[in-house]
Amino acid sequence: MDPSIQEAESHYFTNEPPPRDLQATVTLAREFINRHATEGRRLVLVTSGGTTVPLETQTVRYIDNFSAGTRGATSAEYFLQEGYAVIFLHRQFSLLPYSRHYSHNTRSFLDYMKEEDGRVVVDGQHQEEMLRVLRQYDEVKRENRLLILSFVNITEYLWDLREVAKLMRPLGPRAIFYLAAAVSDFFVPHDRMVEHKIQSNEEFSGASLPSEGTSKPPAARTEGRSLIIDLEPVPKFLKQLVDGWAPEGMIVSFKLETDPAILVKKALYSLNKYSHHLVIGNLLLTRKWEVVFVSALEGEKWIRVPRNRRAKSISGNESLVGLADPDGKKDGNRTVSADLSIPEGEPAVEIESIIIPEITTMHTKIIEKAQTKPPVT
Ligand code: 9Z3
Repeated sequence: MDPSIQEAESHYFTNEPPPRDLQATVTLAREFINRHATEGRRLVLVTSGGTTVPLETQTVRYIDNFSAGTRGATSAEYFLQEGYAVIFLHRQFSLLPYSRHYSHNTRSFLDYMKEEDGRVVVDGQHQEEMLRVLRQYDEVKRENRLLILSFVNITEYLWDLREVAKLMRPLGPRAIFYLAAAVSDFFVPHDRMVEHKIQSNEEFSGASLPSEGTSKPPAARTEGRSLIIDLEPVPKFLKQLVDGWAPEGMIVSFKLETDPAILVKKALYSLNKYSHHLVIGNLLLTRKWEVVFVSALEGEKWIRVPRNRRAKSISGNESLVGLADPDGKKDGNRTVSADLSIPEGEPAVEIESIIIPEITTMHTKIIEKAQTKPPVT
């Protein structure tokens, strides 16, 4: 591996303290991975949700992003449906597989219940749907195929990712890394972070010093009544993941953009830079309706679900009605550019129900290819 990348890694992990619960995370992950490795099962690490960037060591304020963890939680369910074991590394309190159907919306979970003969039961309207979700959930629980881990900030995320990836190495090509978390590109290094709450009142603002009294200037300070924040770039970890932490696993990264004109270019750039298996490009406003797969194996391939139809059921096995083809340039589920209109509501079909089977097919090919090669020593 490039020594400058290794240096950046070593510098980052030397300077940024590990999460308090790292040991517990490692213990849980090790037991889970070993069990499924012994059983010869395929295993996917799904990352999900946003990463915060704390401004103070005793964090009152932080920078965050929009991600609710829908992509990750939904994808995890479809991987489980395909028989995979799933480590779900998610932002605390973001959406979870299965319970996502009943949380984070304007309805309280109590609205799904009613009282009957002094007992609480699910009301008639939701019986069928909840039974289907419950059966899937029970099966996964019985087979112990879902491990839920959580992070809050960017540093916790990177520490957890590194440690879990290393534990997954013995799985070789049977492992997938599905990196759907919205990872911050910028952060406040520990040695430039102020210990205490940043003060807005000038009379008290002198108290804002970096935690360990280093000579480095604090990354956040007040000037007059304004708050000035000077963030540093988060080192790019995909290279280490691909070359060092998980050299044999299938790696799927996501590229999020808002400008359709650069999405494919950025996805290709990432694929060329990191030489991993697949980049899935998506635009903020259309991410539930279309994504673009960019891979060395299959080039550029758009996946779309029909627009302007409300989902009938959030959890059922609805079949795909048809794929959108706004420009008449369709070839199966391939089209050649982003659809620029902005869809409304929720799609009729969860796009992850198409994404995941596509990935598992690619994964099978990767495993088969690896079996014909001598093992990496
Ligand atoms: C994505 O692009 C995800 O699909 C979304 C999902 C975050 C858009 P929601 O949680 O949204 O369903 O609301 N994730 C990856 C974005 C990212 O941070 N990529 C980095 C990069 O492109 C790291 S691989 O550099």
